[in-house]
Amino acid sequence: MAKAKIQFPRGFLWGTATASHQVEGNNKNNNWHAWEEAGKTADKSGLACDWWGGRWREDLDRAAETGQNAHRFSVAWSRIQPEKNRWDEGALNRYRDILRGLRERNMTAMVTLHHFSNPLWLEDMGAWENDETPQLFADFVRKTVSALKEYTNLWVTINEPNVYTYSAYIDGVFPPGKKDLNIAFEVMVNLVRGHALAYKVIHEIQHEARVGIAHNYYSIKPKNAYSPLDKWVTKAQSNAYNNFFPKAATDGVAKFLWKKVKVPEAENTQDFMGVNYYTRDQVSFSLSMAGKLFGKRYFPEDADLSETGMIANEPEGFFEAMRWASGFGKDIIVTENGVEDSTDEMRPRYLAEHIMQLWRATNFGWRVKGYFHWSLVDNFEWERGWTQRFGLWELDIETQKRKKRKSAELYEEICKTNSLSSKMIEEYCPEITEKLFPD
Ligand code: IFM
Repeated sequence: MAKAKIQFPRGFLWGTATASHQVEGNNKNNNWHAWEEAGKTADKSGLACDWWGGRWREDLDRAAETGQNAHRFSVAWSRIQPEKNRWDEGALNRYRDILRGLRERNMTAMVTLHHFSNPLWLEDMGAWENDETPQLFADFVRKTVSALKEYTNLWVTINEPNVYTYSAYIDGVFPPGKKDLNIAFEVMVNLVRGHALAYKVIHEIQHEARVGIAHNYYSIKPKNAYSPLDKWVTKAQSNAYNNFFPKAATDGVAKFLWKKVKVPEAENTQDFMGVNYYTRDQVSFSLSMAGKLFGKRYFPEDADLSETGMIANEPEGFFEAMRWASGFGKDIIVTENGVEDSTDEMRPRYLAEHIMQLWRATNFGWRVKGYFHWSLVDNFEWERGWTQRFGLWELDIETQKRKKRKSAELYEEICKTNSLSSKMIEEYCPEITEKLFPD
């Protein structure tokens, strides 16, 4: 086998991503705690990774020692504003500590301001269904960014607004568990408004800020490439799912299926495109799937599927995601990518194959500036609880002990050398040597 090495541009950001409710633990003041208590999740978050108890220190040590130069985490609105008329300075101080901790470890911080969870008081007033919420979000952003601006200028306003809306208002698996396309549209428009207001507030406070949205990109292909209906439903679904938010934040028009609203304040409100990519699937037209926008989903035949069958290892879809993102003419940051795999049998090859596509993308001249792997340590996976393990480190939730997985070692080599080599592939995932570095 030929010895080879692919090299990334100097200054490339290598990190992992986490989110407050998934790692902090013990937050009883948000909608997810209530959802867990109502028995709507596979199990409960409990202490999670105990970051609120201080274990962020040891985890960030792990990240820094293994060559990561950046970390993306989120702040919990419910902790910073526990009641509509009360701010918690103590909570802001804790987030300042984390940011200081990142700086001490020479790591760039990216802060997400909304990652799926809402304060209970906000949920009680209808959360993003309520037209007051965009302004309330902007107030929260003003308070938070003013308090944290000394330590970062890289902000994600909202994580995966499409996943949030689909899961909470179409599939009904996130709180409040509704299944209503009209409400979903109202929520989507309010998320766009909230993002636009937040974008302006952040730039008012910090001129040098870089602000974006973490978009979940789902690669979708027609099941039957010759079927006009399959092709039509693929295009309609991809437009509704992938394009709604980035287009609204580009041209100020929120267009979802047959609905369209102008949100002029959202025009040109992204400094970079955040891309979260996990998988690709195929879709066929089905009248019986009206509630799912007439599409029936399949993974490609012979797909390399993850442990619980949620993710197919389809690295070409990642390349497609970056090509799509480059079409918006902004810098690109991969804000999430990863796979659930408690045995770590699949993750090394998933990681290596996706890193190869990342490198291809940089060589196409697309402005890809960094990559955040999801995730650092196993964490609470929303409605699926602890059944899905995304961590480079394994977590024992009873003892809080962490164990380094083989893929953490592979990622360490990638981060430390800013490259991927045939030697690494031979060591960590020899089964794809020929595929990645053919003779
Ligand atoms: O854990 C989630 C994260 O909160 C948002 N993006 C997808 C991840 C894996 O499902």
